[in-house]
Amino acid sequence: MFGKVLVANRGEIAVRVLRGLREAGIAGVAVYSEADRASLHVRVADEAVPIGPAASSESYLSMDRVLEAATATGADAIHPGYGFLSENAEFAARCRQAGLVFIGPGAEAIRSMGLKTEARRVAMKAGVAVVPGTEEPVSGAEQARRIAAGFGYPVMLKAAAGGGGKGMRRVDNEAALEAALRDATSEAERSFRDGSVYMEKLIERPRHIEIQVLADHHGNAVHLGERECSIQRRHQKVIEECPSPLMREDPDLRRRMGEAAVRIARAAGYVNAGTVEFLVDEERNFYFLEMNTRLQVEHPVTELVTGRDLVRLQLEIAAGQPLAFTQEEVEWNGAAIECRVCAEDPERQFLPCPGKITSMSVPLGPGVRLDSGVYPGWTVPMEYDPLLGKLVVWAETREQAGRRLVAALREFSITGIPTNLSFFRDVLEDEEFLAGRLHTGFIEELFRRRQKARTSLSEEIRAVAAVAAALHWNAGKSVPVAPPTDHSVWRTDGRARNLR
Ligand code: MV4
Repeated sequence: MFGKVLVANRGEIAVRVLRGLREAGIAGVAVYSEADRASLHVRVADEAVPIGPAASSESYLSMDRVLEAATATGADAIHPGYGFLSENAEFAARCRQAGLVFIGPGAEAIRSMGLKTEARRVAMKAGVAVVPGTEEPVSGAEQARRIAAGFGYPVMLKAAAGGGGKGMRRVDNEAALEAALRDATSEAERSFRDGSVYMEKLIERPRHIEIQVLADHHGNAVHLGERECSIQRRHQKVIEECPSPLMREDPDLRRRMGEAAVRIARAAGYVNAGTVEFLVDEERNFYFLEMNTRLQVEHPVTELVTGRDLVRLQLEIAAGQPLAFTQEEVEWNGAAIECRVCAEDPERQFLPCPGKITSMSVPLGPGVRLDSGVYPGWTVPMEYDPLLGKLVVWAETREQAGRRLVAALREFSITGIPTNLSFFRDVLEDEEFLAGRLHTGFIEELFRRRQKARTSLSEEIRAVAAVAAALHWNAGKSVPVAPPTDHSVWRTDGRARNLR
Protein backbone atom coordinates (compact mmCIF):
# COMPACT_ATOMS: atom_id res chain seq x y z
CA MET A 1 0.00 0.00 0.00
CA PHE A 2 1.06 3.63 -0.47
CA GLY A 3 2.89 5.49 2.28
CA LYS A 4 1.81 8.98 1.26
CA VAL A 5 -0.87 10.27 -1.13
CA LEU A 6 -1.45 13.80 -2.41
CA VAL A 7 -5.05 14.90 -2.83
CA ALA A 8 -5.29 17.19 -5.87
CA ASN A 9 -8.60 18.76 -4.90
CA ARG A 10 -10.40 20.96 -2.37
CA GLY A 11 -13.68 21.13 -0.47
CA GLU A 12 -15.73 18.23 0.76
CA ILE A 13 -14.20 15.63 -1.58
CA ALA A 14 -10.65 16.47 -0.48
CA VAL A 15 -11.80 16.05 3.13
CA ARG A 16 -13.51 12.74 2.27
CA VAL A 17 -10.39 11.36 0.59
CA LEU A 18 -8.06 12.61 3.35
CA ARG A 19 -10.24 10.84 5.94
CA GLY A 20 -10.03 7.65 3.88
CA LEU A 21 -6.25 7.96 3.77
CA ARG A 22 -6.01 8.47 7.51
CA GLU A 23 -8.17 5.41 8.12
CA ALA A 24 -5.88 3.36 5.86
CA GLY A 25 -2.78 4.56 7.72
CA ILE A 26 -1.56 6.58 4.74
CA ALA A 27 -0.18 10.12 5.14
CA GLY A 28 -2.36 12.67 3.33
CA VAL A 29 -1.03 15.76 1.57
CA ALA A 30 -3.39 18.63 0.77
CA VAL A 31 -2.76 21.29 -1.85
CA TYR A 32 -4.42 24.67 -1.60
CA SER A 33 -4.78 27.93 -3.45
CA GLU A 34 -4.49 31.36 -1.86
CA ALA A 35 -8.28 31.41 -1.45
CA ASP A 36 -8.19 28.12 0.47
CA ARG A 37 -5.56 28.91 3.10
CA ALA A 38 -8.08 28.40 5.92
CA SER A 39 -10.11 25.65 4.26
CA LEU A 40 -11.17 22.49 6.07
CA HIS A 41 -9.23 20.18 3.75
CA VAL A 42 -6.01 21.98 4.71
CA ARG A 43 -6.79 21.51 8.39
CA VAL A 44 -7.48 17.78 8.21
CA ALA A 45 -4.39 16.96 6.11
CA ASP A 46 -1.10 15.74 7.54
CA GLU A 47 0.76 18.18 5.29
CA ALA A 48 -0.42 21.03 3.09
CA VAL A 49 1.31 22.68 0.14
CA PRO A 50 0.34 26.06 -1.35
CA ILE A 51 0.11 25.77 -5.13
CA GLY A 52 -0.82 29.21 -6.37
CA PRO A 53 -3.42 31.94 -6.73
CA ALA A 54 -7.17 31.56 -6.30
CA ALA A 55 -7.87 31.07 -10.02
CA SER A 56 -8.18 27.30 -10.62
CA SER A 57 -6.21 27.58 -13.84
CA GLU A 58 -3.21 28.69 -11.80
CA SER A 59 -3.62 26.26 -8.91
CA TYR A 60 -5.90 23.17 -8.90
CA LEU A 61 -5.76 22.90 -12.69
CA SER A 62 -2.01 23.45 -12.96
CA MET A 63 -0.45 20.06 -13.70
CA ASP A 64 3.05 21.45 -13.13
CA ARG A 65 2.26 22.83 -9.69
CA VAL A 66 0.37 19.74 -8.51
CA LEU A 67 3.11 17.38 -9.73
CA GLU A 68 5.76 19.58 -8.17
CA ALA A 69 3.95 19.44 -4.81
CA ALA A 70 3.70 15.63 -5.04
CA THR A 71 7.37 15.23 -5.84
CA ALA A 72 8.48 17.73 -3.19
CA THR A 73 6.52 15.95 -0.44
CA GLY A 74 7.56 12.46 -1.51
CA ALA A 75 4.04 11.24 -2.30
CA ASP A 76 3.64 7.85 -4.00
CA ALA A 77 0.31 8.61 -5.62
CA ILE A 78 -2.21 11.33 -6.46
CA HIS A 79 -5.93 11.15 -5.81
CA PRO A 80 -7.65 13.65 -8.13
CA GLY A 81 -11.14 13.68 -6.54
CA TYR A 82 -13.79 14.89 -9.03
CA GLY A 83 -13.67 17.90 -11.33
CA PHE A 84 -10.35 19.75 -11.83
CA LEU A 85 -7.74 17.28 -13.23
CA SER A 86 -9.72 14.11 -12.48
CA GLU A 87 -10.71 13.37 -16.08
CA ASN A 88 -7.66 14.80 -17.76
CA ALA A 89 -5.88 12.06 -19.75
CA GLU A 90 -2.72 14.12 -20.09
CA PHE A 91 -2.51 14.53 -16.32
CA ALA A 92 -2.90 10.79 -15.75
CA ALA A 93 -0.07 10.19 -18.24
CA ARG A 94 2.14 12.84 -16.66
CA CYS A 95 1.69 11.32 -13.19
CA ARG A 96 2.97 8.03 -14.52
CA GLN A 97 5.93 9.73 -16.25
CA ALA A 98 6.81 11.37 -12.93
CA GLY A 99 6.79 7.98 -11.20
CA LEU A 100 3.51 8.68 -9.39
CA VAL A 101 0.42 6.48 -9.37
CA PHE A 102 -2.70 8.25 -10.64
CA ILE A 103 -5.57 6.91 -8.53
CA GLY A 104 -7.97 6.37 -11.38
CA PRO A 105 -8.08 4.71 -14.80
CA GLY A 106 -5.30 4.81 -17.39
CA ALA A 107 -4.91 7.77 -19.75
CA GLU A 108 -6.26 5.77 -22.69
CA ALA A 109 -9.54 4.88 -20.98
CA ILE A 110 -10.01 8.50 -19.89
CA ARG A 111 -9.38 9.73 -23.44
CA SER A 112 -11.73 7.29 -25.17
CA MET A 113 -14.57 7.98 -22.70
CA GLY A 114 -14.02 11.74 -22.98
CA LEU A 115 -15.03 11.67 -26.62
CA LYS A 116 -18.76 10.95 -26.72
CA THR A 117 -18.75 9.48 -30.23
CA GLU A 118 -15.84 7.19 -29.25
CA ALA A 119 -17.57 6.19 -25.99
CA ARG A 120 -20.68 5.25 -27.98
CA ARG A 121 -18.55 3.03 -30.21
CA VAL A 122 -17.10 1.27 -27.13
CA ALA A 123 -20.63 0.66 -25.80
CA MET A 124 -21.81 -0.73 -29.13
CA LYS A 125 -18.75 -2.99 -29.27
CA ALA A 126 -19.74 -4.24 -25.81
CA GLY A 127 -23.21 -5.06 -27.13
CA VAL A 128 -24.93 -2.33 -25.10
CA ALA A 129 -27.71 -0.22 -26.59
CA VAL A 130 -26.91 3.44 -27.19
CA VAL A 131 -29.55 6.05 -27.98
CA PRO A 132 -30.13 5.76 -31.74
CA GLY A 133 -27.86 8.38 -33.28
CA THR A 134 -25.02 9.16 -35.66
CA GLU A 135 -21.63 7.50 -35.25
CA GLU A 136 -19.82 10.55 -36.58
CA PRO A 137 -20.38 14.27 -36.07
CA VAL A 138 -22.83 15.77 -38.56
CA SER A 139 -21.10 17.71 -41.33
CA GLY A 140 -23.67 20.35 -42.22
CA ALA A 141 -27.30 21.45 -42.27
CA GLU A 142 -28.17 19.45 -45.38
CA GLN A 143 -26.84 16.17 -43.92
CA ALA A 144 -28.44 16.96 -40.55
CA ARG A 145 -31.85 17.38 -42.20
CA ARG A 146 -31.54 14.02 -43.94
CA ILE A 147 -30.49 12.20 -40.76
CA ALA A 148 -33.17 13.86 -38.61
CA ALA A 149 -35.85 12.94 -41.13
CA GLY A 150 -34.64 9.34 -40.83
CA PHE A 151 -34.83 9.31 -36.99
CA GLY A 152 -38.02 11.34 -36.86
CA TYR A 153 -38.41 14.44 -34.64
CA PRO A 154 -37.74 15.36 -31.88
CA VAL A 155 -33.97 14.89 -32.04
CA MET A 156 -31.10 16.01 -29.82
CA LEU A 157 -27.89 17.67 -30.99
CA LYS A 158 -24.91 17.06 -28.71
CA ALA A 159 -21.30 18.22 -28.62
CA ALA A 160 -18.98 15.29 -29.41
CA ALA A 161 -16.44 16.56 -26.87
CA GLY A 162 -19.19 17.50 -24.45
CA GLY A 163 -20.93 16.44 -21.32
CA GLY A 164 -22.99 18.27 -18.75
CA GLY A 165 -25.52 19.51 -21.27
CA LYS A 166 -23.13 22.01 -22.90
CA GLY A 167 -23.60 22.24 -26.66
CA MET A 168 -26.83 20.27 -26.36
CA ARG A 169 -30.01 21.34 -28.20
CA ARG A 170 -33.44 19.77 -28.48
CA VAL A 171 -34.90 20.11 -31.98
CA ASP A 172 -38.64 19.59 -32.45
CA ASN A 173 -39.01 20.10 -36.19
CA GLU A 174 -37.11 20.68 -39.38
CA ALA A 175 -37.74 24.43 -39.30
CA ALA A 176 -35.75 24.71 -36.06
CA LEU A 177 -32.90 22.45 -37.13
CA GLU A 178 -30.51 24.79 -38.88
CA ALA A 179 -30.47 27.44 -36.12
CA ALA A 180 -30.11 24.76 -33.42
CA LEU A 181 -27.16 23.23 -35.25
CA ARG A 182 -25.52 26.64 -35.47
CA ASP A 183 -26.10 27.30 -31.73
CA ALA A 184 -24.88 23.87 -30.62
CA THR A 185 -21.78 24.12 -32.82
CA SER A 186 -20.77 27.55 -31.54
CA GLU A 187 -21.45 26.58 -27.89
CA ALA A 188 -19.38 23.41 -28.35
CA GLU A 189 -16.63 25.47 -29.97
CA ARG A 190 -16.64 27.94 -27.07
CA SER A 191 -16.84 25.30 -24.31
CA PHE A 192 -14.56 22.58 -25.65
CA ARG A 193 -12.64 24.25 -28.51
CA ASP A 194 -14.16 21.52 -30.64
CA GLY A 195 -17.30 22.39 -32.56
CA SER A 196 -18.23 18.89 -33.68
CA VAL A 197 -21.83 17.98 -32.97
CA TYR A 198 -23.61 14.66 -33.46
CA MET A 199 -27.30 13.76 -33.42
CA GLU A 200 -29.45 11.42 -31.37
CA LYS A 201 -33.11 10.53 -31.26
CA LEU A 202 -34.63 12.39 -28.29
CA ILE A 203 -35.86 10.32 -25.34
CA GLU A 204 -38.88 11.99 -23.68
CA ARG A 205 -38.99 12.30 -19.87
CA PRO A 206 -36.05 9.95 -19.34
CA ARG A 207 -34.70 8.81 -16.02
CA HIS A 208 -31.01 9.23 -15.42
CA ILE A 209 -29.60 6.15 -13.76
CA GLU A 210 -25.92 5.40 -13.36
CA ILE A 211 -24.07 2.23 -12.41
CA GLN A 212 -20.99 2.16 -10.18
CA VAL A 213 -18.30 -0.14 -11.52
CA LEU A 214 -14.95 -1.29 -10.14
CA ALA A 215 -12.22 -3.01 -12.12
CA ASP A 216 -8.79 -4.10 -10.90
CA HIS A 217 -5.45 -4.70 -12.65
CA HIS A 218 -6.06 -8.47 -12.64
CA GLY A 219 -9.05 -8.63 -14.96
CA ASN A 220 -11.75 -8.60 -12.26
CA ALA A 221 -14.69 -6.24 -12.75
CA VAL A 222 -17.87 -5.86 -10.70
CA HIS A 223 -20.71 -3.38 -10.32
CA LEU A 224 -22.13 -1.95 -7.09
CA GLY A 225 -25.55 -1.23 -8.50
CA GLU A 226 -27.25 1.98 -9.48
CA ARG A 227 -27.76 5.53 -8.36
CA GLU A 228 -30.93 7.32 -9.36
CA CYS A 229 -29.87 10.82 -10.43
CA SER A 230 -32.97 12.07 -12.23
CA ILE A 231 -33.46 15.06 -9.93
CA GLN A 232 -31.30 17.67 -11.59
CA ARG A 233 -31.40 21.41 -12.19
CA ARG A 234 -29.63 22.76 -15.26
CA HIS A 235 -27.68 19.53 -15.58
CA GLN A 236 -26.51 19.72 -11.97
CA LYS A 237 -27.63 16.81 -9.85
CA VAL A 238 -29.44 17.92 -6.72
CA ILE A 239 -30.69 14.73 -5.04
CA GLU A 240 -29.40 11.21 -5.64
CA GLU A 241 -30.55 7.92 -4.22
CA CYS A 242 -29.93 4.20 -4.12
CA PRO A 243 -31.78 2.02 -4.93
CA SER A 244 -33.59 3.67 -7.81
CA PRO A 245 -37.34 3.41 -7.11
CA LEU A 246 -37.52 1.78 -10.54
CA MET A 247 -35.59 -1.27 -9.31
CA ARG A 248 -38.40 -2.07 -6.89
CA GLU A 249 -40.82 -2.46 -9.78
CA ASP A 250 -38.30 -4.38 -11.87
CA PRO A 251 -35.61 -6.17 -9.80
CA ASP A 252 -34.04 -7.74 -12.88
CA LEU A 253 -33.24 -4.28 -14.28
CA ARG A 254 -30.33 -3.79 -11.85
CA ARG A 255 -28.73 -7.03 -12.96
CA ARG A 256 -29.14 -6.21 -16.65
CA MET A 257 -27.88 -2.65 -16.34
CA GLY A 258 -25.05 -3.77 -14.06
CA GLU A 259 -23.90 -6.41 -16.51
CA ALA A 260 -24.05 -3.91 -19.37
CA ALA A 261 -21.92 -1.45 -17.37
CA VAL A 262 -19.33 -4.11 -16.57
CA ARG A 263 -19.15 -5.09 -20.26
CA ILE A 264 -18.49 -1.45 -21.17
CA ALA A 265 -15.76 -1.14 -18.52
CA ARG A 266 -14.09 -4.26 -19.86
CA ALA A 267 -14.37 -3.10 -23.47
CA ALA A 268 -12.73 0.20 -22.51
CA GLY A 269 -9.85 -1.54 -20.70
CA TYR A 270 -11.02 0.30 -17.63
CA VAL A 271 -9.27 0.03 -14.24
CA ASN A 272 -10.35 1.58 -10.89
CA ALA A 273 -13.76 3.06 -9.94
CA GLY A 274 -15.97 4.45 -12.68
CA THR A 275 -19.58 5.25 -13.43
CA VAL A 276 -21.60 4.28 -16.47
CA GLU A 277 -24.54 6.62 -17.12
CA PHE A 278 -27.75 5.51 -18.77
CA LEU A 279 -30.97 7.11 -19.91
CA VAL A 280 -33.99 4.95 -19.12
CA ASP A 281 -37.17 5.61 -21.09
CA GLU A 282 -40.77 5.20 -19.95
CA GLU A 283 -40.82 1.59 -21.20
CA ARG A 284 -37.70 0.91 -19.08
CA ASN A 285 -35.42 0.51 -22.08
CA PHE A 286 -31.96 1.69 -21.09
CA TYR A 287 -29.38 3.36 -23.30
CA PHE A 288 -25.73 4.10 -22.63
CA LEU A 289 -25.14 7.84 -22.27
CA GLU A 290 -21.56 8.33 -21.12
CA MET A 291 -18.96 7.01 -18.71
CA ASN A 292 -17.47 9.13 -15.94
CA THR A 293 -13.91 8.08 -15.28
CA ARG A 294 -13.71 9.37 -11.71
CA LEU A 295 -15.13 9.04 -8.20
CA GLN A 296 -18.49 10.84 -8.24
CA VAL A 297 -19.97 13.43 -5.93
CA GLU A 298 -22.85 11.06 -5.12
CA HIS A 299 -20.70 7.99 -4.28
CA PRO A 300 -21.84 7.93 -0.61
CA VAL A 301 -25.32 6.56 -1.39
CA THR A 302 -23.67 3.50 -2.91
CA GLU A 303 -21.35 3.19 0.09
CA LEU A 304 -24.25 3.29 2.54
CA VAL A 305 -26.33 0.69 0.70
CA THR A 306 -23.52 -1.74 -0.23
CA GLY A 307 -21.42 -1.19 2.92
CA ARG A 308 -18.30 -0.78 0.77
CA ASP A 309 -15.87 2.12 1.01
CA LEU A 310 -15.23 3.39 -2.52
CA VAL A 311 -12.18 5.50 -1.64
CA ARG A 312 -10.63 2.52 0.13
CA LEU A 313 -11.33 0.35 -2.90
CA GLN A 314 -9.81 2.96 -5.21
CA LEU A 315 -6.62 2.94 -3.13
CA GLU A 316 -6.42 -0.86 -3.10
CA ILE A 317 -6.96 -1.13 -6.84
CA ALA A 318 -4.43 1.61 -7.60
CA ALA A 319 -1.89 -0.16 -5.36
CA GLY A 320 -2.29 -3.27 -7.52
CA GLN A 321 -4.37 -5.38 -5.15
CA PRO A 322 -7.02 -7.69 -6.61
CA LEU A 323 -10.67 -7.01 -5.74
CA ALA A 324 -11.34 -8.94 -2.53
CA PHE A 325 -14.97 -9.82 -3.37
CA THR A 326 -17.01 -11.19 -6.25
CA GLN A 327 -20.18 -9.89 -7.89
CA GLU A 328 -22.21 -12.53 -6.04
CA GLU A 329 -20.97 -11.15 -2.72
CA VAL A 330 -22.26 -7.64 -3.40
CA GLU A 331 -25.43 -6.92 -1.43
CA TRP A 332 -27.78 -3.99 -1.31
CA ASN A 333 -29.36 -3.12 2.03
CA GLY A 334 -31.95 -0.47 2.74
CA ALA A 335 -32.13 2.92 1.02
CA ALA A 336 -29.94 6.01 0.95
CA ILE A 337 -30.71 9.55 -0.23
CA GLU A 338 -28.26 12.42 -0.69
CA CYS A 339 -28.84 16.18 -0.85
CA ARG A 340 -26.19 18.47 -2.29
CA VAL A 341 -26.10 21.40 0.09
CA CYS A 342 -24.96 24.52 -1.75
CA ALA A 343 -24.35 28.20 -0.99
CA GLU A 344 -27.04 29.44 -3.35
CA ASP A 345 -30.33 31.27 -3.06
CA PRO A 346 -33.43 29.30 -4.08
CA GLU A 347 -35.39 32.59 -4.04
CA ARG A 348 -33.09 34.09 -6.69
CA GLN A 349 -32.87 31.37 -9.33
CA PHE A 350 -30.29 29.52 -7.23
CA LEU A 351 -27.74 32.29 -7.63
CA PRO A 352 -24.44 31.18 -6.06
CA CYS A 353 -23.93 33.12 -2.81
CA PRO A 354 -20.48 32.70 -1.30
CA GLY A 355 -19.72 34.50 1.96
CA LYS A 356 -19.03 33.98 5.64
CA ILE A 357 -20.75 31.16 7.52
CA THR A 358 -21.62 32.89 10.79
CA SER A 359 -23.10 29.81 12.45
CA MET A 360 -23.73 26.21 11.59
CA SER A 361 -25.58 23.53 13.46
CA VAL A 362 -25.42 20.11 11.85
CA PRO A 363 -27.71 17.08 12.07
CA LEU A 364 -26.45 13.90 13.69
CA GLY A 365 -27.91 10.56 14.67
CA PRO A 366 -28.39 7.02 13.42
CA GLY A 367 -28.14 6.74 9.65
CA VAL A 368 -27.12 10.37 9.14
CA ARG A 369 -23.87 11.17 7.33
CA LEU A 370 -22.56 14.62 6.49
CA ASP A 371 -19.67 14.91 4.03
CA SER A 372 -18.88 18.56 4.54
CA GLY A 373 -16.03 20.80 3.49
CA VAL A 374 -16.89 23.80 5.65
CA TYR A 375 -16.96 25.02 9.27
CA PRO A 376 -18.56 27.98 11.08
CA GLY A 377 -16.53 31.14 10.84
CA TRP A 378 -15.10 30.18 7.46
CA THR A 379 -15.76 32.26 4.36
CA VAL A 380 -16.90 30.28 1.32
CA PRO A 381 -14.71 31.60 -1.50
CA MET A 382 -16.32 32.85 -4.69
CA GLU A 383 -13.79 31.26 -7.03
CA TYR A 384 -15.11 27.69 -6.88
CA ASP A 385 -18.35 25.78 -7.11
CA PRO A 386 -20.78 26.51 -4.27
CA LEU A 387 -21.11 22.93 -2.90
CA LEU A 388 -20.75 23.07 0.89
CA GLY A 389 -21.28 19.40 1.52
CA LYS A 390 -23.64 16.48 1.16
CA LEU A 391 -26.24 15.38 3.63
CA VAL A 392 -26.76 11.65 3.17
CA VAL A 393 -29.12 9.41 5.10
CA TRP A 394 -29.63 5.69 5.24
CA ALA A 395 -32.66 3.75 6.51
CA GLU A 396 -34.24 0.39 5.94
CA THR A 397 -36.79 1.61 3.41
CA ARG A 398 -37.09 4.60 1.04
CA GLU A 399 -40.00 5.93 3.09
CA GLN A 400 -38.00 5.82 6.31
CA ALA A 401 -34.97 7.35 4.61
CA GLY A 402 -37.20 10.18 3.36
CA ARG A 403 -38.51 10.84 6.87
CA ARG A 404 -35.02 10.67 8.33
CA LEU A 405 -33.84 13.16 5.74
CA VAL A 406 -36.68 15.56 6.50
CA ALA A 407 -35.80 15.38 10.21
CA ALA A 408 -32.11 15.93 9.47
CA LEU A 409 -32.88 18.90 7.21
CA ARG A 410 -34.94 20.48 10.00
CA GLU A 411 -31.99 20.12 12.37
CA PHE A 412 -29.57 21.58 9.83
CA SER A 413 -29.06 25.31 10.14
CA ILE A 414 -26.53 27.49 8.38
CA THR A 415 -26.53 31.27 8.86
CA GLY A 416 -24.60 34.04 7.18
CA ILE A 417 -25.16 32.80 3.64
CA PRO A 418 -28.26 31.55 1.85
CA THR A 419 -28.38 27.82 1.17
CA ASN A 420 -30.67 25.50 -0.75
CA LEU A 421 -31.68 23.61 2.44
CA SER A 422 -35.25 24.92 2.29
CA PHE A 423 -35.59 23.75 -1.29
CA PHE A 424 -34.94 20.13 -0.28
CA ARG A 425 -37.81 20.28 2.19
CA ASP A 426 -40.10 21.21 -0.73
CA VAL A 427 -38.89 18.29 -2.82
CA LEU A 428 -39.18 15.78 0.01
CA GLU A 429 -42.80 16.74 0.69
CA ASP A 430 -43.75 16.41 -2.97
CA GLU A 431 -46.25 13.67 -3.83
CA GLU A 432 -44.43 12.71 -7.01
CA PHE A 433 -41.12 12.40 -5.19
CA LEU A 434 -42.71 10.34 -2.42
CA ALA A 435 -44.23 8.05 -5.02
CA GLY A 436 -40.82 7.64 -6.68
CA ARG A 437 -42.08 8.99 -10.00
CA LEU A 438 -38.82 10.65 -11.01
CA HIS A 439 -37.58 11.93 -14.35
CA THR A 440 -35.15 14.58 -15.56
CA GLY A 441 -37.88 17.24 -15.87
CA PHE A 442 -38.91 16.73 -12.23
CA ILE A 443 -37.70 20.07 -10.80
CA GLU A 444 -39.24 22.18 -13.56
CA GLU A 445 -42.56 20.42 -13.00
CA LEU A 446 -42.23 20.87 -9.23
CA PHE A 447 -41.75 24.61 -9.70
CA ARG A 448 -44.84 24.75 -11.92
CA ARG A 449 -46.90 22.86 -9.33
CA ARG A 450 -45.65 25.12 -6.55
CA GLN A 451 -46.34 28.27 -8.54
CA LYS A 452 -49.97 27.18 -8.83
CA ALA A 453 -50.22 26.43 -5.11
CA ARG A 454 -48.76 29.83 -4.30
CA THR A 455 -51.12 31.90 -6.37
CA SER A 456 -54.09 30.14 -4.79
CA LEU A 457 -53.36 31.92 -1.49
CA SER A 458 -52.97 35.65 -1.87
CA GLU A 459 -49.97 37.55 -0.66
CA GLU A 460 -52.21 39.62 1.65
CA ILE A 461 -53.74 36.66 3.40
CA ARG A 462 -50.33 35.26 4.13
CA ALA A 463 -49.04 38.62 5.38
CA VAL A 464 -52.03 39.04 7.70
CA ALA A 465 -51.57 35.51 9.02
CA ALA A 466 -47.92 36.25 9.78
CA VAL A 467 -48.75 39.46 11.65
CA ALA A 468 -51.51 37.72 13.60
CA ALA A 469 -49.12 34.96 14.61
CA ALA A 470 -46.49 37.47 15.71
CA LEU A 471 -49.04 39.42 17.82
CA HIS A 472 -50.24 36.21 19.37
CA TRP A 473 -46.73 35.25 20.39
CA ASN A 474 -45.72 38.64 21.67
CA ALA A 475 -48.86 38.88 23.80
CA GLY A 476 -47.29 36.10 25.88
CA LYS A 477 -50.14 33.72 25.15
CA SER A 478 -49.36 30.07 25.51
CA VAL A 479 -47.68 28.50 22.56
CA PRO A 480 -49.57 25.40 21.45
CA VAL A 481 -47.62 22.23 22.00
CA ALA A 482 -46.71 20.90 18.61
CA PRO A 483 -47.51 17.32 17.75
CA PRO A 484 -44.21 15.46 17.34
CA THR A 485 -44.63 15.26 13.58
CA ASP A 486 -44.90 19.01 13.19
CA HIS A 487 -41.84 20.68 14.69
CA SER A 488 -41.69 24.27 13.58
CA VAL A 489 -38.30 25.91 13.44
CA TRP A 490 -40.00 29.18 14.38
CA ARG A 491 -41.44 27.67 17.52
CA THR A 492 -38.15 26.03 18.42
CA ASP A 493 -36.33 29.29 17.90
CA GLY A 494 -38.94 31.10 20.00
CA ARG A 495 -38.46 28.66 22.87
CA ALA A 496 -34.70 29.05 22.71
CA ARG A 497 -35.07 32.82 22.95
CA ASN A 498 -37.72 32.60 25.64
CA LEU A 499 -40.16 34.58 23.54
CA ARG A 500 -43.17 33.04 25.19
C1 MV4 B 1 -30.55 13.17 -23.78
C2 MV4 B 1 -31.87 13.40 -23.35
C3 MV4 B 1 -32.88 12.92 -24.12
N1 MV4 B 1 -32.62 12.28 -25.28
N2 MV4 B 1 -30.33 12.51 -24.93
C4 MV4 B 1 -28.32 15.86 -20.54
C5 MV4 B 1 -26.89 15.85 -20.11
C6 MV4 B 1 -26.21 14.98 -21.07
N3 MV4 B 1 -25.12 14.27 -20.48
C7 MV4 B 1 -27.27 14.09 -21.62
N4 MV4 B 1 -28.52 14.73 -21.36
C8 MV4 B 1 -29.66 14.30 -21.96
N5 MV4 B 1 -29.49 13.60 -23.10
C9 MV4 B 1 -31.35 12.09 -25.65
N6 MV4 B 1 -31.11 11.47 -26.79
C10 MV4 B 1 -32.06 14.11 -22.17
C11 MV4 B 1 -30.96 14.57 -21.48
C12 MV4 B 1 -31.25 15.33 -20.32
C13 MV4 B 1 -30.84 14.92 -19.07
C14 MV4 B 1 -30.10 13.76 -18.89
C15 MV4 B 1 -29.72 13.35 -17.67
C16 MV4 B 1 -30.04 14.12 -16.57
C17 MV4 B 1 -30.75 15.29 -16.70
C18 MV4 B 1 -31.16 15.70 -17.95
C19 MV4 B 1 -31.90 16.87 -18.07
C20 MV4 B 1 -32.28 17.27 -19.31
C21 MV4 B 1 -31.96 16.51 -20.43
